[in-house]
Amino acid sequence: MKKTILSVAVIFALGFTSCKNETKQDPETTTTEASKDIAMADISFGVRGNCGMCKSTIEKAVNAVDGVENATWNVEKKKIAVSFDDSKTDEMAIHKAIAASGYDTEKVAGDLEAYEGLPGCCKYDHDMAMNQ
Ligand SMILES: [Cu+2]
Repeated sequence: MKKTILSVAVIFALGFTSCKNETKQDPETTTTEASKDIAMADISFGVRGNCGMCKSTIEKAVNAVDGVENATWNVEKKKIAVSFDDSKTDEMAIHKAIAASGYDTEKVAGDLEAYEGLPGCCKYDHDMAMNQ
């Protein structure tokens, strides 16, 4: 009985000291950083497409996602660079928005109906290498 009481006391003491250590770690710097620049994330990944019209369709789809600040698709590299506020959206939401507009990304295949509705010159090859 005495032993259990002792070990419980030890666990409490350990837990208490570790909590203390956590709160000690510069609470001011973390809070000010978080409120200053609103957690912007920069990502890039492959997206298939052919031409300037594809570029505007893809970029328009990405810019329509709430939280996206900037999107630039590179026609030669078949690659998009996106800056977004990651408290408002995430990478998968961006992949899905592009796929919904008919374009393949590295993670999500383009919606076939939307693909069929693309102008002839934009009907890209589904085997095209992306993120070159
Ligand atoms: Cu096109």
